[in-house]
Formats: sequence, structure tokens, C-alpha cells
Amino acid sequence: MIEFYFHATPNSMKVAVLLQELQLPFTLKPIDIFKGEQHADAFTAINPNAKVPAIVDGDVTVFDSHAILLYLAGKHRVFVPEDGVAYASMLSWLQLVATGLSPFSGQAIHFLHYAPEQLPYAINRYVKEVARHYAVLDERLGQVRYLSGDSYTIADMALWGWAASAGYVFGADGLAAYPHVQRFMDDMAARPAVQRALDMKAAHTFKADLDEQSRKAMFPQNEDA
Ligand SMILES: N[C@@H](CCC(=O)N[C@@H](CS)C(=O)NCC(=O)O)C(=O)O
Repeated sequence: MIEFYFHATPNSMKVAVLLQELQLPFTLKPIDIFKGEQHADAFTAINPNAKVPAIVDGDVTVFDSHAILLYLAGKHRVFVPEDGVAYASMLSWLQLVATGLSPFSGQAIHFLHYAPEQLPYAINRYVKEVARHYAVLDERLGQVRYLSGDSYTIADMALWGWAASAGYVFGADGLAAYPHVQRFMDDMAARPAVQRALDMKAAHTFKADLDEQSRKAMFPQNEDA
């Protein structure tokens, strides 16, 4: 049975949706990154980069959310278009989320909510880059139902993971400036697998205080500053 190493974070939630869509049995292995559990030897043996998500599928270990999406969808031959043109499109959007939306959103949230001091330059840089990525995604989703065109793929699950947390970047306005992304999110919310993933998240309580223990665990580079 698949072991799913997870925290209630956008990158883990991408994988949670795929596992729920596949309806495969899996064992949930919560890793509380606020408590530093990502640095335990047992977990770094699975992901040497000490971050969630990761999975163990029999004798196969996969870490990094998009590697897991590609591995599971490829293995089960679903949520990946067979047509070459649509497949290339899916890869392009998947990677835009992997290398653009995901890290810029993560850094925007860091500088807005977690950094020990408010740095206007960093906040402006990252929030504007997140906004720019959403503008690109909004234009695309104004033309097609799903990122790769007509079919629902792992690229959509990847987008959902971060777009569900857009409020942490844009505040109360959320995705209001991106109506096509909002339409996409409404479609996603209607999927039973997405609701099951959200129920799974709600059923697990993780440490919430960003205290000294959490800062040391997640931002060890600040210890040297
Ligand atoms: N590129 C990785 C990023 C994973 C990542 O940043 N995970 C965060 C949670 S969303 C984490 O584990 N943070 C703990 C830490 O940095 O110590 C992926 O897509 O899986």
C-alpha cells in the first residue's frame, strides 16, 4: 500500500487530490513540519531534501509534488493526455506551476507572514510575480476549460494546490482579480475527490504556532544570520 507523507500544505494537497482521484488505498503518514519532523532520519531517508510531500509505493520512493504527480499518473495511465499535443501542453502548464507559481507563492507567503521583519522590496517582488503568474493562468483558463485543453490532468491538480491558498497572498480579495481561475476553482470544488482531499486535511491537526521550534525547523538558514 502507498505511504503518503503529508502536511496540510499546498504541495501535499496536490498529491492528496490525485490519490483521491485514483481511489487507491494509501496510508497517511503525517509529518509535522512545524515540529521539525521533516528532519528525522527516518524521513530524510525518504526525502533527503527534508520536505513534504513524499510517497513510498512498494519498493519505489518518490519525493517532490510534481514528481509524484507524474509518477502516479504515468503508472496508472490517467490524468495525462494520450494525444501528443495535449501532453506537451500539460507538461508546459505543469512546469509553469512547479517552477513559477509554486515557489513564488511560497516566497510571497514567507515574506508576508513568516519573515522576522517586513521587507517591502521582497514582498513587492514576490506578490507581483504571483499576480503575474495568475494573470497568465487566467488568460489560459479564459480560453480552455482545463490547463491542457479539454481534459482534466495533473496540471490542474497542481494549480488547485496553490490557488486554494491564494488568500494568503492576496488577502480577502482572494482570486477576485482572476475570474477564470475562480471559475476553474469552482469546477474543482465540485469534484468529490477534491472534497475528500479537503476532508482528509481537516481530519488532521498539525502544530499551528510559529514559535522558536518551528522557525528553527523550517528556516534554519536564519540561525546563521
Ligand atoms: N518542490 C517541492 C517543495 C516542497 C516544499 O517546499 N514543502 C514544504 C511544505 S509545502 C515543506 O516541507 N517545508 C518544510 C521545510 O521547509 O522545512 C515540492 O513541490 O514538493
